[in-house]
Amino acid sequence: MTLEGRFTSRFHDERIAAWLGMALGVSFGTAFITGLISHFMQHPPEWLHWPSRPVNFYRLTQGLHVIGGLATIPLLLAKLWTVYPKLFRWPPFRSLAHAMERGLIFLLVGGALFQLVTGLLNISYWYPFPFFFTVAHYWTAYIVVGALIIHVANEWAKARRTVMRRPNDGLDRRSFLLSVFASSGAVTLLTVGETVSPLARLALLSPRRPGVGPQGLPVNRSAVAAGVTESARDPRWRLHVTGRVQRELKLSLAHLHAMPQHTVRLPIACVEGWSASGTWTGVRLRDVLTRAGVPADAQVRAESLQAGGAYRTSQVDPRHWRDPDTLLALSLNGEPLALDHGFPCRLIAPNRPGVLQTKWLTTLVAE
Ligand SMILES: Nc1nc2c(c(=O)[nH]1)N[C@H]1C(S)=C(S)[C@@H](COP(=O)(O)O)O[C@H]1N2
Ligand SMILES: [Mo]
Repeated sequence: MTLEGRFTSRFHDERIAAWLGMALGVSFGTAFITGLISHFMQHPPEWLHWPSRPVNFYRLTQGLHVIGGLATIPLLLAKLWTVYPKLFRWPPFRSLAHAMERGLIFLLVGGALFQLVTGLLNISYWYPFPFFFTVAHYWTAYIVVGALIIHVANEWAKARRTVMRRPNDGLDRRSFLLSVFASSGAVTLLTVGETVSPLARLALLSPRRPGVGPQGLPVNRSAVAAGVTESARDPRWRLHVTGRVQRELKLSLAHLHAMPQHTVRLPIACVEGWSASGTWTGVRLRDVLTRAGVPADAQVRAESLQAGGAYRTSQVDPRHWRDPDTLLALSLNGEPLALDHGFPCRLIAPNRPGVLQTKWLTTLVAE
């Protein structure tokens, strides 16, 4: 018996593979675009100045990215299952063209699995791999999308024919596809609560949920993990404003409290997929920067007390620091900031990834 002869299920079927392929095209396309948005919001090239509105734009795109990625897992597994007899076809290739086609499939399947597994590990805060997650996930995305485009070009005509023709072989493809889409839907339902608060109680599969954490908000990196428990509580703490300024400022916490206070409702939208809104009160960043005489086109680097770590500083471009909703927050949900949320003072700005909402601020440098 040939190897293929052993794969007997009738669901190894081209029509099912074509439908699943189309669903995967949409979900991978969405993940790719939202992933690029996330990458270029975190690492904007010099010419790119993201707007600070709509306030929840990043929250939406990153929610789509992570939840869409999770919903893709059942689709990809089902697709691999329907086509896997082909993957084991022997001899492995018949001609150079066939060898290239199979090499492409290898890149596509390997790359797609790599993206889903590393993404899943990342949102579980588990880094068992030796490389830096964001870099590997970002570059592999281009490989997958490149291979996907060639694959779609190769298969388009055949898939179209298969989908257009109504087969009458009595195979119940509809139930098979419905159960795959239902598992995808179930994954979405059990995770979407990590960003849509009313569904938080259903978010059984998410590591973080809105509403769970000090002052009703999850914590990504705690003060202990960041090594700032003493420096953040030191009464000699000052916010230092320096760089391209007309006058340097060293503001105490009392000083900041004495300035006009504003309250905004803004989310923390973590790149790891969870997001939650808080009510923040504090001083407008632009009020402090104007007082120091910072030029209107300056980039501002916000630095924390944290000694090391990738997220100890962030860049605030003029569109964000001039926004009236961008605050040096001193309180959250009606209480002074908890140590874990960035006491004595943290940055909170509209339409900005969570990684850039720097906690435990100590210095603002105008550049
Ligand atoms: N100094 C500092 N600020 C930081 C971080 C950090 O590691 N160090 N983590 C960021 C990340 S990844 C997120 S999602 C938000 C989370 O804020 P929260 O813990 O108050 O919810 O803080 C950001 N600010
Ligand atoms: Mo984050």
